[in-house]
Amino acid sequence: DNPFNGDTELAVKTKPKTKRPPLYKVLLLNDDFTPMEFVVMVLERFFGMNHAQAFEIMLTVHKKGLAVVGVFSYEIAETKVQQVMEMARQNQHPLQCTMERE
Ligand code: TYC
Repeated sequence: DNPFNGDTELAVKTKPKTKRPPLYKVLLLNDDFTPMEFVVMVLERFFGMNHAQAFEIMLTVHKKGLAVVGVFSYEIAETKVQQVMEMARQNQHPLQCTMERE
């Protein structure tokens, strides 16, 4: 009927079905009590930073209130958060670490 039928079909694009797993940002939050050296040690120990990198990120958190300290799969991010929170608890510091989907 419609002589233009062949021209009015919707193009259907198929996506490649291999999806990358979502990534999660691990955030470190500032507070007034956790010693700077403790935060630097945590960043070195759990996030593989050298001393200069760790000091720089610690200062960013101190000045801006928070910073992304790494981006990981859900499971790795969750483990990092638990490790930081446990280390803070053991040392009675109020340091907070959280994660959020990127
Ligand atoms: N603000 C803290 C201080 O002055 C240092 C600090 C930095 C605490 C980063 C937490 O995530 C943090 N001692």
